[in-house]
Formats: sequence, C-alpha cells, structure tokens
Amino acid sequence: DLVAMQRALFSVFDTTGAIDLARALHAAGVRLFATGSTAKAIVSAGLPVMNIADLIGFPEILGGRVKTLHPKVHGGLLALRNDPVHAAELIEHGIEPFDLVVSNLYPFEKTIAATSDLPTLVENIDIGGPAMTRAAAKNHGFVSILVDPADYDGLLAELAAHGGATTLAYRRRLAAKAFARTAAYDAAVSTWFAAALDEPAPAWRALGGKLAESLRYGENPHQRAAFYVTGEQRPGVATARQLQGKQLSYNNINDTDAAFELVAEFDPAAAPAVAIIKHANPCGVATGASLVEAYERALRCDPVSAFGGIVALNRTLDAEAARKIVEIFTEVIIAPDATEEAVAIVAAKKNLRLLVTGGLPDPTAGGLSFRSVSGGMLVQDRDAGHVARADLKVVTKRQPSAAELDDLLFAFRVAKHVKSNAIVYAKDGATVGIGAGQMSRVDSSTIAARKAAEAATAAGLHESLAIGSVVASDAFFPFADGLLAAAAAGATAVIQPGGSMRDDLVIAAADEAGLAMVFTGMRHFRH
Ligand code: 93A
Repeated sequence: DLVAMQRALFSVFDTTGAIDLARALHAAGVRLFATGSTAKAIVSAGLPVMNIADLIGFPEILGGRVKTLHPKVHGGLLALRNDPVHAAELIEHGIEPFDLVVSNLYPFEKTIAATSDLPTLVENIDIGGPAMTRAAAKNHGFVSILVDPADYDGLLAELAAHGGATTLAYRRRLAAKAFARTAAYDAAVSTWFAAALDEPAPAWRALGGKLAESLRYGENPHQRAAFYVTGEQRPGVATARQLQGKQLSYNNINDTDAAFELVAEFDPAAAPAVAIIKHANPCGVATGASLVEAYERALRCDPVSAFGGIVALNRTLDAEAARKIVEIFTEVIIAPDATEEAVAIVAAKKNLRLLVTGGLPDPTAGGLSFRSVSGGMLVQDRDAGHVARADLKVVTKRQPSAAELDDLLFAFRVAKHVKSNAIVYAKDGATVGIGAGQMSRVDSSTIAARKAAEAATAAGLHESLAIGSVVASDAFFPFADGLLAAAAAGATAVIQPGGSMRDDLVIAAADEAGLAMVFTGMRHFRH
C-alpha cells in the first residue's frame, strides 16, 4: 500500500508553509503543478512548476470560477491505479495521475466576518477546491490530501520514513481530515444562507466544528471526549486564553461555560458580580461593592458546595479577589481579564486554571444550542431571553418595594441558569438559597429554603438567610403549595412567569400571605 510521491498539485489560497513544502518536495524529485497565483508564488521562489492551465490546455475562465474543474485534473485524482480499465483510459486521454493535493479554500468563513456584501460572499464560495479535496480524499487508496499547513511537516516525515512514499494508513488519516474540512466549509456556507433567510441552521452545523483538543476523558473516565469549537468569536470558554493551570477537563469546560454565561447576565458597569458553579448549577451568585465582596457573598450562599467549584467574574480579576478565591480549593477562574498582581497570586496554586476572555458575551445575542438524543439532535435558539423591569407585571395587592424589585430581577436572571425545576432565594443582590434539578417544584423550594437555613448556620447566624428574601421560580407555580413553602421560609416577594391555569388561586394565596408577586411572561426552563 505504499505510493511513491511523484506528482503534486498545489492550489492554495493561504500560502503559509506552501513554498517550503514545494521546495522540499522538489528537492525530493517530485514534479510540481499549481493553479494560477499559487504557481506564481512557487515560481517566485525559483522552483519549477507547471501551471494547471498549461497542463489541461484550457485557460482559467469566468474570472477564475472554472480553473481546475477538468477531466485532466479530476481523472488524475480519481483513477484507480490497480484497475486496468482506468489505466487504459488515462493513457487514451493523456491524463497523468497525481499523488498529492495541497489545498486550502477561498476564505468563506473569514469573509462572513468581514463583510455582508452578497456578491463578495458568493465569489468566496470555493467550488473547485472542495471538488479536488474530496476527489483526492475519496481516492486515498492512492492520493494524499493536505488541507492544513500544520500537516505539511508530517508529510515530509512520512516520506522520509518510507523512502519517498506514503502509507495507506497515513493517507486515510489525511482523507478523514479532508472530509471534515469540506463538511465544515459547506456547513458554514449553509448556515450563512439559513441566517440570511432567518431560518434555523441545519442541525449538522454542530458537526462542522474544528477539533480544539482531545480531552483526557468525558464526563466519566471510561468515556472518550474531545472539545470542538465552532469559530464563533463570542467571549467564553472556547475562545479564552488559559494563563495557567493544568488542562481543562470535559466537566470543567461545561461548568466554566455555565459560570461565565451566568455572570455575563450582570452588567459590569452596574456592579461587580461573581458566580460559583458546581455540576453546571450555581451554588452562589452575588453582586457587591467590590469583586472580593461579591465573591464572599456568593460563597456565603453555600460554602460547602463551593469547594472545588468554578468561579466566574464579570470584571477584571484583581489582587484582592484573587487572594480570597485561592483560600479554598477552586478548579477554574474565568474573567474578562486579570491584573498582573492577580495573575501572580493565582500562580501560587499551580493546578488552578485561570482563563481570560477579553470581554463578556452578550446574553441577549442569538445563536444555537444543541443536544444529542439517540438517533438525532435537537437544535434550538440559545435562551437569549432577558427579562427587564418594564416586562414585569405586578399581580398582587401589594406592590414590591424598590429593593424587592432589584432582587426579584436578580433572582430571576440567576434562575435562568439553574437546572429545572429552579427555585432561587435572593437578598440584597446575592443568592441565599438555590434549589436545582428537582422533579417537583415543591422539592426545589424546600431544598432552597434548607440551603438558606444551613448557610445561616455556617455563617454563625441564628436566622435563616431566606428571611426577608425574594424568591424566583423558572416556571409558573402550578399550585399554591410551592409558593406557600417559600413564604413559610421567609420570602416576602415572588417572581415567576405566570400562565398557569390556576394563576388566580396562586395570586389569592400570595395576597393572603401578604406577598408581593410579579409575572415575567417568560419561562426559563433549563435541562
Ligand atoms: O472558483 S473556484 O471554485 N473554481 C475552481 O475551479 C477552482 N480550483 C481551485 N476555485 C478554485 N480553486 C481554488 O482557488 C482553490 O481552492 C484555492 O483556494 C484557490 C487557488 O487559486 P490560485 O492558485 O489561483 O490562487
């Protein structure tokens, strides 16, 4: 299964590394062929190369739209060398086989980021490049296909190891990568079309991601895992710079994402905010006069669960906050930035990962979320819902006070990021009890109230932190019981979507208990 390297076809938009590769191949006696500009670049490096237009005896036409779409190119790529009929046809038509294609495509993905000019975008949809890439990959039994400059040195190593030839195993690996590249390319094109038509993107956009890194394992050690990135430039765990610490695990990435998306709900210009996450749920979220105060208040909500947690901040990590955070075992810190002093403080904990993102994601921005189910994939818009003060409808006799209103909005924004059923108690811009992921809303209420009582005990206080708090529910209370449990725990005001068949009964119960209650008209299930 060794194929000697004799004829190589170069057609690259990005010439990074291509000339060095051409030089090395030429030195090894390989004949070079190339499309127009690529050929020019190779010639300027003083290397002999045949222009494809000369090889096929046909000029580039239609402004370059047709340059390699010709049987002398595709016959040379697709011929089975061990098939006598193919061999005879090659001779009959004067076609010679290629052993290698070096290709990268018109930069469609970069062009979308740079312009929305339709003709420019359309011209940047490469047709001939993917055709050659796929032809070479299909015929990997004989042809090598390089789509990434990072693999150029690997080819030279392969040739050196096998006397100027490639092995089938090597060519198969290249083919897999090549098909992944053309799939991602077409996914970017179709996603752009779908967005322009305001239609949901095709589900397989998710598969168009680029492998960022192989992970040691998945959610559990017996599961294999990898991290793929979509190229979206949203600040977050996928685009962050890791300043220190060991490699992130699958669960770290998932939790760090949850933490940062949550803290981004809180405008850094209004107040510093901190979220602490465990198992994708917050165990404490708070604002404060300073970052360190916000962290201490977040920690107070559930100091036991915060151990080994992920900490996300909505402002530049400063020395004071860093000093406090490193006091307990923390897995990851993520922030828009970090001061030099803070970086030095975190450096003392060498396993602790510190990620900086350069900014916060816009929680109201569009985008998609994906989830696999057996045999398929669910695609939906990201939950970009952001309930504002003006959206709230007071449904009880008692109006919430200004302070209650602030806390109600705060609690509801946190509840959006808590697994359903979600119940969140908050007071003075800090969560004081969180109930997550229960099958019954009453159970979530009970757990959140218990957490508030435990947090008080841990802080040496005699009165539950829920006393005088407000409570948020991610979905409506179907009956009065969950609401009454919250009132019994000490909440004075409630925020919930409303919309239950029994809203009247729930409102009457709230009035009876002296609660103020607002409806948001928006639900935030999260599973
Ligand atoms: O316009 S195309 O879709 N038509 C083609 O026949 C074709 N063949 C190669 N684009 C085509 N290419 C692309 O041109 C390659 O994928 C590569 O990105 C670029 C290289 O052309 P040049 O060497 O002239 O810069």
